[in-house]
Amino acid sequence: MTDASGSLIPLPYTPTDVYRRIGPEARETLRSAYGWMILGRTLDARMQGLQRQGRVGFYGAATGHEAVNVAAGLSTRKEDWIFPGLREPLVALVRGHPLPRYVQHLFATAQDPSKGRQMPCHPSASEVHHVSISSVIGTQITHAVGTAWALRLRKASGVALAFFGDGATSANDFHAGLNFAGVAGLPVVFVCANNQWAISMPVERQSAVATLAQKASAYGYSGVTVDGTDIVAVLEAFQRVLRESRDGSGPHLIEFRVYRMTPHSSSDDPTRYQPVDWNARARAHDPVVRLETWLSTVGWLDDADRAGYAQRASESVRDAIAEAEATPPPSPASLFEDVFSRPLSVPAEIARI
Ligand SMILES: Cc1ncc(C[n+]2csc(CCOP(=O)(O)OP(=O)(O)O)c2C)c(N)n1
Ligand SMILES: [Mg+2]
Repeated sequence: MTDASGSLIPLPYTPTDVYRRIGPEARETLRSAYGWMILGRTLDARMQGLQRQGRVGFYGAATGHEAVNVAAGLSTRKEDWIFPGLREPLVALVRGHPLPRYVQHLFATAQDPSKGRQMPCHPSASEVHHVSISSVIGTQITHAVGTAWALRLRKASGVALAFFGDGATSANDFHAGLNFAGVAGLPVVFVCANNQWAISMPVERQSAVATLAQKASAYGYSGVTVDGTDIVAVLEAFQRVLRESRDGSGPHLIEFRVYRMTPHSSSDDPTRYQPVDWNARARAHDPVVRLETWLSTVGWLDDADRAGYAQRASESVRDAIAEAEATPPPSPASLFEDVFSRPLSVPAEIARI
């Protein structure tokens, strides 16, 4: 994965391979995946611009991670649970959380499901089992394991998926979560999006292992490393581990190798630490361009389709932003909602604001 020429690495499949690997609906699945990936990319581009204009407070783009997020959204079922890190809001959208509602969250308005109490890019979407993230790296791993345990105790169906980055594999919760999941044989999938950086720390200084996936063997199960910029490989990996988890296989770890194609967040300047050829290497593995090129080559996407996807994404993002900017902030009195089991009366000086 270190091609420095910047020329695109094509997806190496025939349509027959793709039907065999991801099933008879492959054409519709990949076109739908493409549409969602374009939406994710459009949203990232627009929101990073708005952050620079001071219209949103913070943004953490997932550019380069789209294949992982979209495949997770398309492969999971309603009864599954998502414990995300910073870069997985697109999983919630693919699972049915409405884009306008997510954008209300980014602007911290009165319509934000978190009522303006969370950082932007930290969405909660309870209707699609998308649990709010903690900014504290790795804590979602043990939350996912606890939920998988609860599902087991209640004899409920569903798999818990914990998403985290390469940096999170050094956190205490990674060990505690992966260890307990193995001991109890829980229905949990650990999804490590290895984008090769933990802010400015390159993955080779994070850990001396050859692959992060091999860490699973210390906990008694297997891990796999998958090219996370190849949507076909990603869909195939999710389909397999979710099927096995539903059949009682116990936990899985998947390491998806991706490229972070933006700064860590709107508070970062990667020119201070990334090698000069990083962007060219990342572009060679751009998951959206790899899929778009493949779909066009095999005749599953034409120019009119492409323009249609781009236009729909741009209009839906534009409309959601306009709606959020026209929505007032949460009322100060809403601070007391969801905090106490018995509603408190709101102090008069706050009610007046
Ligand atoms: C416990 C903890 N330590 C440090 C930080 C500061 N921090 C925020 S993001 C980040 C890097 C995370 O890298 P990684 O897990 O690879 O995820 P990525 O952001 O690359 O997707 C760090 C160190 C934090 N939020 N929490
Ligand atoms: Mg990382």
